[in-house]
Amino acid sequence: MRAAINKANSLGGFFSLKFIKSIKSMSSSSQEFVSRPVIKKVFAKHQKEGDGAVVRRGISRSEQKLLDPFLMLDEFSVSPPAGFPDHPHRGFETVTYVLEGGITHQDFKGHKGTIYAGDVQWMTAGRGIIHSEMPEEEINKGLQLWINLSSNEKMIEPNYQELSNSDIPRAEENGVEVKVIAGESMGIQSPVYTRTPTMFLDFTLQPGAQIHQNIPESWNAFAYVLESGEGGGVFSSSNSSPVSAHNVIVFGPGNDGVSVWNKSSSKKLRFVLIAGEPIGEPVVQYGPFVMNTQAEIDMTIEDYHYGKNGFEMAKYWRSQ
Ligand code: FJE
Ligand code: FE
Repeated sequence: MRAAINKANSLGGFFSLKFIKSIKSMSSSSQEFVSRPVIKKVFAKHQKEGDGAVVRRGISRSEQKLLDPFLMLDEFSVSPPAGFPDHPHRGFETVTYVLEGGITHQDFKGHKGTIYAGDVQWMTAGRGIIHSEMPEEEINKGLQLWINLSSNEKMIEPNYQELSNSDIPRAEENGVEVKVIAGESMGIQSPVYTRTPTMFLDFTLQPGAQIHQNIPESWNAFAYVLESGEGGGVFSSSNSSPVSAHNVIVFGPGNDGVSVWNKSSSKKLRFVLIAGEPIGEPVVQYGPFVMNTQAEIDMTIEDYHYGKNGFEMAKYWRSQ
């Protein structure tokens, strides 16, 4: 694009001034990058979940086709005694990112731990996990993302990848800070292994800052706004309407990345940018079980009920 403008300028009077200006404004507004368009915006509404907990659900069934491999995104804010007591999962991964306070996790295999602000737990439920996720402090906030597994990985052994805040690589440049939870950005790479190829970036933009983030072609992508000042979060096109906190922005497909501007004059803009390679298989979900067919869901309910095929400990285990 730069080269094209220089060429146009050198042609002098051949182009009308107006035409050159229009090329220039196109290019300077997006800094020579083309962004994927915004195709949907979803305000994450409050919903009851677990035991007395309230979550804002940004991604649910209605977005699953557009956002394959992502199944759910909840922004949670829980205070004791509310929480997410003993419940099962099968067929996907859960990524819990704590923003404030702490969440204590206990599972039926003896895995136990607390993650605090800035920490991430990347849990592969695979063939089966039963666990509790309970708040540790007075105020406990964060995000939980559910990522589907392909049919040949749905029944793998459960696995955890836990990263403390200090293990998560970050970069800072020109008023932009990024924490790379999964994938790669600004030349740095996360140590997380993603079975379903996934990018999970936490961006903070100072007033006036902007970014362009590349996203692999064919991957689906969305952003979720955590914090924004008045008029702050502008996505895809520099003249589009600003998006406020608690909104999911779904980007269209293509081989372009996404451009974001913080147009607030005083407040920072914080959002997560999440993208993943679509799996392209049928999704049949029954609460916390996600399989490919109804027959597999029926089998899962039976396995859970009778304690089979990965749910052996279901009969004996209770969280403390
Ligand atoms: C769930 C029962 C549950 N959103 N966000 C049934 F308890 C849950 C569940 C959660 C959850 C947990 C955390 Cl820490 C954060 C959440 C739902 O654990 F998803 C279903 N279906
Ligand atoms: Fe859970």
